[in-house]
Amino acid sequence: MMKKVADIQNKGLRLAVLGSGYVGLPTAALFADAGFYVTAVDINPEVVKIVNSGISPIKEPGLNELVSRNVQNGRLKATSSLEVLAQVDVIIVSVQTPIDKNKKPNLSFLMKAIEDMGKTLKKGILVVINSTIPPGTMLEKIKPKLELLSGLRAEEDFYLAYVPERIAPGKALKEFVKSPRLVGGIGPNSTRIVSELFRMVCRTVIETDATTAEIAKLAENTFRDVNIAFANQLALVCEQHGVDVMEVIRLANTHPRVNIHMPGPGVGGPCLTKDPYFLTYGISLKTRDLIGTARQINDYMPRHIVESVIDALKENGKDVKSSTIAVLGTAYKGDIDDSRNSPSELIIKRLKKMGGKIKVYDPYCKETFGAHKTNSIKESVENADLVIVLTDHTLFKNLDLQKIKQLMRKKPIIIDSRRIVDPNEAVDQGFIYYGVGLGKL
Ligand code: SAJ
Repeated sequence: MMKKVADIQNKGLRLAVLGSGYVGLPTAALFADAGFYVTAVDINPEVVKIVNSGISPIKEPGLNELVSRNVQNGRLKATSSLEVLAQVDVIIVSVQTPIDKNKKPNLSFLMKAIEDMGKTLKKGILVVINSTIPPGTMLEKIKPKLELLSGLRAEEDFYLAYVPERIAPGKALKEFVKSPRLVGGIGPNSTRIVSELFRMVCRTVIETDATTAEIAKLAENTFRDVNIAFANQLALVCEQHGVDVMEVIRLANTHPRVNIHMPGPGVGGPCLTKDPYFLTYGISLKTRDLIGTARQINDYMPRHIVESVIDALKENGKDVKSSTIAVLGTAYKGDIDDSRNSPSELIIKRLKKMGGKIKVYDPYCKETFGAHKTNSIKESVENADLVIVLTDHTLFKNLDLQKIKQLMRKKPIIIDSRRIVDPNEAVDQGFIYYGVGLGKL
């Protein structure tokens, strides 16, 4: 064990990162940059080709430079071949763990990865799981499977730890280094050695056990989801009172122990829409389900936006079918190019189904969810009856309302689901304004 720690400190270990997506690739690049020899493994040959040419297939500030530098100096390479798994000293697993239609965790990619490495697992290897998993997965599924396949014993012959990721797209590299990193080994030896490894890249490492780390990871995102659901419900209350939720939240948050999040068109992305279900998976609750209710509230918000569109058009004597609607933003949150589970999807699809002509503009995201893609704000709002702001990209925070009004049809409507448009300015410019948590002005 002492030798292993020394090997880590001398950067004498070879690493493989299995899964080169939003989490895996930053992980591989940062360990390579810290001095380790790292192989990023991905089944997608396109990803492998791009990485090996020194380019990041993911838009993430700083990542391109990091990939380029480390591919050039030979410390980072990518492959689709699983042979490397039998050659390395550390395997970090960062494959996707999605949720199925019935909100059940789908661990097939993860368990396939465990099978792929299990048969060739060598003595002394460190196996690190990054993927988000339901509580109990490490001890009940991963440990026994690896032991069975390899004939080795965890903690004695090899080391196994859960190290959840906490990085947010757009800030991934900074957060990887700066956010305290939880390391939950399946026993004290695993915790100790894997902590040592992560200390080479992360400033702060907090040691715990595997199941506690699994639940802590899920608790973070679930807390955020519940908080946003609270903000969304508060927004709906404020709308009925004709009071501005933004002012209510601002005032309530002046209390030193209150921190209400922001309402919006719903919660998107790959994490908050899934982790709450993982947290309560297989649990028989003895009370009402706060977490499930929060999910329902957040899932309701896209419908609320669609209803606001219908109401606003109706007041103008129009309907969705006869209208052209400009949608600003398909990314699930501001300043990223990721549209996974974006609330925009439901909103665009519903409005399209109702016969509306939908024109989309997103400066970073290719996805249009079947709507017509435009290349500028100007092009999207031209001859539109209504514009909906769905993503809080910085670029949308200072819209030139005067110019937009000139390009739109008569009696223009603006629906601000992110509350980044000044309501008074919109009204002064002659818009019918509707804001989440404020209602119609
Ligand atoms: N949102 C709101 N109101 C808010 C904050 C967010 O409506 O006040 C919406 C966003 O627009 C977005 C969704 O919620 O649609 C999720 O946004 P997010 O900012 O929570 O970002 P994610 O999902 O990209 O990242 C989260 C982060 N978790 C926490 O902040 C607790 C990140 O640190 C995790 O690493 C990531 O999940 C993950 O991979 O688990």
